[in-house]
Amino acid sequence: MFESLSEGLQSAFKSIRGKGKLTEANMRDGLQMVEQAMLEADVSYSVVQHFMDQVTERAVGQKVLLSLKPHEELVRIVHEQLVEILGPVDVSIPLKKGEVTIVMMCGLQGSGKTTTCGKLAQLLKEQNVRPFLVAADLQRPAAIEQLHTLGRQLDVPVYSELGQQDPIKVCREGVARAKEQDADIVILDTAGRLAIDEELMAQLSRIEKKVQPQQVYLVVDGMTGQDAVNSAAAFNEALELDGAIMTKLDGDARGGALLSVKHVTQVPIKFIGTGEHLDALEPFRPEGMAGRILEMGDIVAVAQEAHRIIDEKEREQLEARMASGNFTLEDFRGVLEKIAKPGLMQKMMGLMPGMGDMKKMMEGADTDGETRKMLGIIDSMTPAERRNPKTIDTPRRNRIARGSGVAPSMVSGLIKQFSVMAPMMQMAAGGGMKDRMQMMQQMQSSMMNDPTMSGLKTKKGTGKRLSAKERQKLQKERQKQLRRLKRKKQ
Ligand SMILES: Nc1nc2c(ncn2[C@@H]2O[C@H](COP(=O)(O)OP(=O)(O)O)[C@@H](O)[C@H]2O)c(=O)[nH]1
Ligand SMILES: [Mg+2]
Repeated sequence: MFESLSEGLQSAFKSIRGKGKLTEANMRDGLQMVEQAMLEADVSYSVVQHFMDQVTERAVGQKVLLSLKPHEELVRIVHEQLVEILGPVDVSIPLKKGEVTIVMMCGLQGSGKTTTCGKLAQLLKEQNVRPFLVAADLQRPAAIEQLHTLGRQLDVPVYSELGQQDPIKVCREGVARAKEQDADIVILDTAGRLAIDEELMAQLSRIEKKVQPQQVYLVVDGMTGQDAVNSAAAFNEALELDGAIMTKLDGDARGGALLSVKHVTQVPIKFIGTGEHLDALEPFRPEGMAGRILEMGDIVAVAQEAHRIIDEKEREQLEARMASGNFTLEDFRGVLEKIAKPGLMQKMMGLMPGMGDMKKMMEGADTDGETRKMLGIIDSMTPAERRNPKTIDTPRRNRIARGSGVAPSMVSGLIKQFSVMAPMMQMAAGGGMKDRMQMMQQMQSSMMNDPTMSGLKTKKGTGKRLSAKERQKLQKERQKQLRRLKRKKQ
């Protein structure tokens, strides 16, 4: 979701980061790139202008140019501004006590009205609110059947009149039936056309006048880009909108439409549709959305996070040790300790492109706990053992295992993992962006083979051992990295 917008913003921020301290001139550059990115993501021109004005005003007002970490400051401001534009949050559907509440859905054909009626009904049912659906889309006979199918699936009553030409009559009769059946909320599924036309607008406006819904929601297809702005404006003019629902944000939807619709209608975005299934409806959260826009797949942020957890001085020491081929378990422990911050591993996974699945897999896994266990094992070693793990024989291994309360096989697992991870950690600590990207790629591929880092856990019978060939390959890779690093130092 929102890939194009987030990628655009990322590249904008990347170039700002590279320049160190911001000057008034290069902030303008960065802002221009943000502007470009938003336009490319189909945010409408006027919305972008408005957004940029506000961001600039905010940035200058806060003396961003003098701040210590200018790029962070600017990211924060853009983030805040996004949240502000997308908010305020109101995801409630206000219900009239003791009376039936009428909700009218409107939007272009194919925007997802009927599907969303079903999703809303499901959501309401879960909250012990009794929904009732009315098939007021008389343009296509199939639309009525579609709603009936949903009703059967959800066990929610659906009212329709075959052969009826007047949607107002259907709506009125439907509301009457809903009252009879003690429903709490009636959802009117109205007709849409492929493009906005006066007749459709006039019809919807008549329904609104005669049936007097308490809530009118505009359903917008999140994939429609610039067009979404025009249709949202037209609906907003013809009807008194109370909220917007944006659908199809599960595909490669562009983020722009959401910003534009919000800007044009000024009504709260109530829900977002993230799939064809009936449970794919999420209450809208501007923070989450803005966060996604700015962070998604931000490998640079990941690399920087990795870079930041090791400070400058330690980095020099690490590099020196590494250059002499002397990265020990003691050093490893130091790096681990920093990574053991709760959730950091997951966060880093989540930020990497294409790692979404991995993140899901890891959610169940207690990576933080595993890391703490590893720290415990290293703590149970003597300084000499940490410097030279090769000296750890079976009696020593058993002693360490007892000391740290793990199985002896986990001690060997850690030592093996150390030999694999050490070069990666070294890359994280030193080198430029290219090295860090490589480190991430390596980490990624090593985790692909071992997603939960089970190599670190107690070996079960089937535990995967590196073949001689794999070991050789790793060793070669490690030597290559060391050579590269040494070369760079010269
Ligand atoms: N991927 C995805 N598809 C959706 C979503 N909402 C609706 N659709 C699909 O969009 C198409 C049109 O939906 P429909 O509810 O019939 O639109 P309507 O003409 O406005 O009533 C259908 O194929 C739906 O399955 C969504 O959030 N995600
Ligand atoms: Mg429909």
